[in-house]
Amino acid sequence: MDTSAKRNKSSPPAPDIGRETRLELYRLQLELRYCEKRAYDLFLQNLIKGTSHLSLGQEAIAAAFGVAMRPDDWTFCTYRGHAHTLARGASMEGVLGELMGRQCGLLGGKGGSMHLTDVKKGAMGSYAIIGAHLPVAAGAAWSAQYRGTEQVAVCFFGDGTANIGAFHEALNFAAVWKLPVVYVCENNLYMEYTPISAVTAVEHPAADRAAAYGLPSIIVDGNDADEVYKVAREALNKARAGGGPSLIEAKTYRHSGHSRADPAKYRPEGELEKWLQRDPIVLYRERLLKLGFNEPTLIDMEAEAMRQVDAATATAKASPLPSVDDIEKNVWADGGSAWRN
Ligand SMILES: Cc1ncc(C[n+]2csc(CCOP(=O)(O)OP(=O)(O)O)c2C)c(N)n1
Ligand SMILES: [Mg+2]
Repeated sequence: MDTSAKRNKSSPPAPDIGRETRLELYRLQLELRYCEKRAYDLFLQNLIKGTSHLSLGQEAIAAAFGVAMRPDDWTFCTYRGHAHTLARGASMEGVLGELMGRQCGLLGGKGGSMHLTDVKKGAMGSYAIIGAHLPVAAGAAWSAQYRGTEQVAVCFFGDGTANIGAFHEALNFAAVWKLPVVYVCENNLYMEYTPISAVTAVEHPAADRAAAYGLPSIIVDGNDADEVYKVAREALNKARAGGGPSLIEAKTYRHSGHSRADPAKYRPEGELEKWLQRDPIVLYRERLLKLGFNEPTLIDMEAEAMRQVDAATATAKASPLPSVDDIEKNVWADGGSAWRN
């Protein structure tokens, strides 16, 4: 965390991170990385149609929240949502199958990369309209508050989204009604092909606006899973205890282009290389070794994650495309379209 001085001093101290939790954070980051790399390979093999947005390099944020959240909490994310969906426990074959448009996909192969959803796991959808899900997450949080369930809605969005009206509307209502919602801005420095600094009046697109909603400014190193985990725990505890929303800005970087067709030529020379030095998974492995974790344990974990991705890929490839009969299933509320006539 690079601006601890700016953070809310009154929030409870984060608990120490235990060894089991650290292994869980490493395991989940590996799974997210390997699965996302596989998605890219499948795209190159022309097995994934349509566009897709990878979050290679941003895994620490999804993994840390995935580990910190309660199973009945809710995640709302963007089109860059493969990792966030997996981090809630959605199956790899469900995700890869959906990307490939197969029956075994989370949505039966009809949604694709930008609509990943797994309601049973609390993954409440991937939203392609910038900012659209921020008010929706506030609504979910309001339902939890109304029903007294102590569930928390966590809403992930990009830096560019902080310049959209819905961001301000959602933050205002969340603050006024003290809703149990955690807004997480993944500041990867770019909105599509435009550097965020070129179009934003403040240095930190989310954190510098927190004061406008009476919220503390929270900035965290989004490439450090431990730091994100600590901030996540604090914000989730605060929301569950009735303390209202949090707005967190996690600084990170996407290793690939905005979407699958983008070679990211607009990035200054050397920028990617600089961020690759801060690859969250490499950094985390080094930390675990320094803390005395045994290397063969990590190697086994890496092999197991790869084995799971291979198995999920085989299952998804073997799964058929949706049948013609499936086309109108789950499209109309009553199961049919007769009401329209
Ligand atoms: C309302 C709306 N306007 C424009 C777009 C086109 N668009 C898709 S992604 C994107 C950039 C978003 O950048 P950011 O919020 O930083 O998220 P990132 O892609 O970096 O994760 C834009 C402008 C859109 N999807 N929705
Ligand atoms: Mg961005």
